[in-house]
Amino acid sequence: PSVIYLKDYEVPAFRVEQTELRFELEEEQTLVRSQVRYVRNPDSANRQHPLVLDGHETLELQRLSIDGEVLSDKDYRRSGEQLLIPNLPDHFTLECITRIEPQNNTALEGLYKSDGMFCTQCEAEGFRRITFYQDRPDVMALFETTIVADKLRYPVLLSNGNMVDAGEEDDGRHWVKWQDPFPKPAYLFALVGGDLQFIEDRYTTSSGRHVVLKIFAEAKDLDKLEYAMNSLKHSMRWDEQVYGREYDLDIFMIVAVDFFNMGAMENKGLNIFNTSCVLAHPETTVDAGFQRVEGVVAHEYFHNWSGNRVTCRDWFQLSLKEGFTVFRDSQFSADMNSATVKRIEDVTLLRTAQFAEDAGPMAHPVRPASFIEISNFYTLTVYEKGCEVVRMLHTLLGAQTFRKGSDLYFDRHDGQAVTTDDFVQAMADVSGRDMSRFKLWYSQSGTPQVSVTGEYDAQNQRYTLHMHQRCPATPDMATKQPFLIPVAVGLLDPQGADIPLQGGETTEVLELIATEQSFVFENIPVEPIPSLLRGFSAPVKLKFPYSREQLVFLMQHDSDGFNRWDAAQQLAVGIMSELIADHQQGRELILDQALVDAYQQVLSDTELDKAMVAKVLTLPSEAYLSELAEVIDVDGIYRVRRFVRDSIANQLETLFLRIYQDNNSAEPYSPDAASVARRSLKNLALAYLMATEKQEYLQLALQQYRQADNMTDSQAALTLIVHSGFAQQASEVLDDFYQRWQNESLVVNQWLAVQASDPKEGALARVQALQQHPAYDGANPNKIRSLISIFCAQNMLNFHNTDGSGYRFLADQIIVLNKQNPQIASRLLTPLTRWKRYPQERSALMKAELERIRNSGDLSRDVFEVLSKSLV
Ligand code: BAL
Ligand code: ZN
Repeated sequence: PSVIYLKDYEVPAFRVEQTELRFELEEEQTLVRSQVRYVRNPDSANRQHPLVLDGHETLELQRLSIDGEVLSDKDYRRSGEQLLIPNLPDHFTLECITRIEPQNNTALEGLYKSDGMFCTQCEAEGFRRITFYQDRPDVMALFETTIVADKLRYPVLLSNGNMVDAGEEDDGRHWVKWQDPFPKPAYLFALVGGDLQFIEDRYTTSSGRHVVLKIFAEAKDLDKLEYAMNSLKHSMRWDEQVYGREYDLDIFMIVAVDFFNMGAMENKGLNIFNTSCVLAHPETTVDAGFQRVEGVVAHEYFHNWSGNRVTCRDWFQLSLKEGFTVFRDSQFSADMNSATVKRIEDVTLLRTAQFAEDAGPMAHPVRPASFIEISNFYTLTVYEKGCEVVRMLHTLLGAQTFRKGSDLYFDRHDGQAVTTDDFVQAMADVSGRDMSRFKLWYSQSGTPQVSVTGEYDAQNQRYTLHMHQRCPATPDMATKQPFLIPVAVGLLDPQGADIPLQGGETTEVLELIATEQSFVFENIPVEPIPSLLRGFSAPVKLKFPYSREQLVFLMQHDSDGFNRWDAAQQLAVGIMSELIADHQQGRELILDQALVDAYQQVLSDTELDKAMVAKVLTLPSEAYLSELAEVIDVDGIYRVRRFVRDSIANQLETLFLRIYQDNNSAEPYSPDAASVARRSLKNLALAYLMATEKQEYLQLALQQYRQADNMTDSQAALTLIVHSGFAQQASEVLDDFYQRWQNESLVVNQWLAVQASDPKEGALARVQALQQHPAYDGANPNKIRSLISIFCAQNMLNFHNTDGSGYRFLADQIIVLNKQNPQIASRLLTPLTRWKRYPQERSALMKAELERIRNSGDLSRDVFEVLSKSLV
């Protein structure tokens, strides 16, 4: 497979004025007729250039004609994934008929079937599995789509834009015609055909446009759509209020499908969603699931402007739409719920998983410079770090100027396919700032490290922060220039109050631009304790030599909620890292009382937001501790985390019981922020109580499991019981849960995940047995993620069994999936790609499995790319 470079970008030789599509959907085949009006692109350097169309090997070409003249196979050349037609006039219409087999499309890219329903996924390069086309985002066209299908089997036929015509044929088929008035690239094309039901609502935009809102699902899921509909309406209003962006069609549709590689897709006017990101009901969905639905509905809706109206010039610019849209959805979720809790969750993901990506073989900049398979770059770096980069612009410019910048960006580039440089330029133009150093965030990979020390000069009442930045080499880039790092800082006096800084503000955003730089604060009457990187103002690893007492002090007093939580994390990480070293040296483990005392104080503080208390008292995860470790000691991390958890549980048992009882409300379920917070604290208390392994708490968990009126409480209890040492009860509740929920696919996924993450010995055998269970379907990405990904990513002890069985198992899955669904296969590879981070014995076993996959032959581009980068 060849490498594609950003530096080689060329404008397309032809532009498209109009794309007309006609689909005849049948059981054994689908016929696609496309009629495309091309014009030679005056911007293209080479006027002799042939028309280069992309087409997947699965396309069976039946007819190709130009302005009605049928082409013979001498008139064009099909080579690999391309079809080249030379000697073309400047204007012409190309008609193309292809035959495809959606029913056999297991890759779930292009047109495929999910549970008997036709649906599409065209981003990034799925359209080339439908017809021959310039399948690149800078070719934008007006689409008109006619779908013909059997009326009984497929009563609902949907595509982008507005429905303009419909009719019936004599043979039991019907047809519907859709017209999309906005030009779009092929990756935003969508089609759905199936036996679907829907709920309907209406929305009036701020300028008075009436929009019909419809959400489609299978009949059995109709009762799980209301929350998504409300989230959609909230998103539409929010985007008008915060970004001045209105919806632009007469109808907005969402369709839920069960077989889907991604979370959801922003196709113009017709979003297609993984059921896991749209269905929500108190009885079947946990709180985090409700929040995911709200966030993903918003994300896809926001793409209508950040992605659809203004799209990407090429796939290297993916973060142009994704980083910005993740930023927009994170602002939205922060406004709808607790902003601090949302920030903690986002940063936890970034620091655990994106930092690990930066430290692994696939490290790449937010705007990658090259790729073999673009599907491999739908990454945490492009999405989450890309969001952080936009957030930094927001921090540096302030909300008002940032809004001016986004207005200018949308106005300037409406209907265009542009670059991340264009986005930053709009911000530069409204602020008058030179953004050239800032742009290094887009082009340099790796996580910068910032070391900070403080120096107090009592005589002159002056406090100085000395900062030093470096960014470690990554496989794609050896040396880096210094970044522009916004470091939001506050200074606390010994009573814990913020010391007023310049202009009376209590937080100042310092701009670190050099490798070494010092920042002086005048008129500081006492030696302060600095609160650094408030709100996590930049995606960096920051170190300051805090004592444990200072961290406890910040936990109690920092006015920045995020940093209060982060101080608790730093305290726990410091203590646990020492204990891991003790464990390695065979020393007795003794928990520093400072952590227990600090937790006790947080638990006793009735003023604190309950969700915050739950976050503060959640120990750093095994994955986060792994990311921080030089060499990952799987057993040490697991044992120490258990030891710390159990010690806290035993010492604070009475307090946890009281918290549990105080928060075990009998009120009916509601997914509002306060109720979510209460449940999160209650279930955290139950988790600590269960860690004591006392019968009485098992009874409490069983009672909660039996009495819960909602999935959050029921699943929390289920997980604790299944993961406990009470084998008999674990097996009973698992059976009970399955009996009760076997017809709810998403709940069954949770049932699989609970077992896959059970750390007790023998997990692999249980996972393998579950693969044979009727509830499992090895072709459904949601099932694969629930069972296999969860086992490999969240069951560290069992996956990393020193006999190598976990690694062997994963490699076997990848070898099968490589042919069946390359995108999923490649994602599944991630845990093995980190082999260099483990001690010799494990890393050799992991590497051997990667080599075995490489030697299994016939690798997809997706798997090939990840393997070849991992085995360097
Ligand atoms: N564009 C792919 C799915 C998403 O990020 O919305
Ligand atoms: Zn997106």
